[in-house]
Amino acid sequence: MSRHMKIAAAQLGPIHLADSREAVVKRLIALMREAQSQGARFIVFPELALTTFFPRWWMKDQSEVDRRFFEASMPSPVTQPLFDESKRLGVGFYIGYGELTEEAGRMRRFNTAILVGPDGNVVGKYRKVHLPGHADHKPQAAFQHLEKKYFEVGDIGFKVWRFMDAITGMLICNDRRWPEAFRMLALQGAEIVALGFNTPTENLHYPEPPALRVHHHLIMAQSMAFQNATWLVETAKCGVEDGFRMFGHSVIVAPTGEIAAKTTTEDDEVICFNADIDLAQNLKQTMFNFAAHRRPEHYKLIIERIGAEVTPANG
Ligand code: ING
Repeated sequence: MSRHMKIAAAQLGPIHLADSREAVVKRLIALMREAQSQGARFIVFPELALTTFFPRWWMKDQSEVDRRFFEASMPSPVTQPLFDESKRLGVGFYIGYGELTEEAGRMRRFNTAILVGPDGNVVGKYRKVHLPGHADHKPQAAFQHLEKKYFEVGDIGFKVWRFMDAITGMLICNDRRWPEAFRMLALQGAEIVALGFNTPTENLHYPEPPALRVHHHLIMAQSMAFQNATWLVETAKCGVEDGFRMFGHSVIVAPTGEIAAKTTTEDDEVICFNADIDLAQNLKQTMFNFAAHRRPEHYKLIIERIGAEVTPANG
């Protein structure tokens, strides 16, 4: 009898600068109830799910940034009702947020996600490793993408947890563009990967057809799930936030690489799928049997070299 788990992507529509955390928590609770009413036991919320995608704004007052966009604890008084609801409903969830913490006497800020069990307790934490964008102010640009300014590179690395009867790992947004991140989780036995994202529809650097960005998002999700034989839930915060559009297309992808469910709006929306966690067993034992087929002795460059360098074998 194979293990099944009904998993949900709980997509958020826009959160505007003027929206309060209290209002957002009410939306998150409504999405959690909707997902649970459809039978979901594990719910994946987006990246930075409590606030607008603030890295689009250049802000110089760090104390204001900390107050408006970071959480000094999770749960915090304003988010406690969401944790209480998860316990009341007996559902687990992934949620992304701006983490403010004091470690070794200094303030540190991360783009963070946590796994919360059906008892409302935090099981695991991940701090985003691949921070896109820039740290400098680009006043000529239509918008900023200041993740390198507001967050430190995650220092926890890529881990998995035994979570609700499935080996579960976490990633955040830009991580999905780097195959090494997924492989790190798959090498630890990941069966489900949860990933929240906030992806602007417009390209900051050059004109790019919006449909092409969605195409990239969809092929990456399908290839990463397949090449690592894992279930993958990717959940968007999307829609037009204060005039700046981000795309939706939240997806639940099977280890076969097939899209099992996809959202069709850029608003608050729940999609669910009754995942057969053991569906990947054949793949993990044959085509993607890492132990039988991988040859790390030939992969050294992947660890040793950061940027590409032209080093042809014939000089
Ligand atoms: N957002 C985007 C993402 O990786 C981005 C940033 C978009 C980078 C497109 C490069 C190209 O989906 C976040 N938050 O990482």
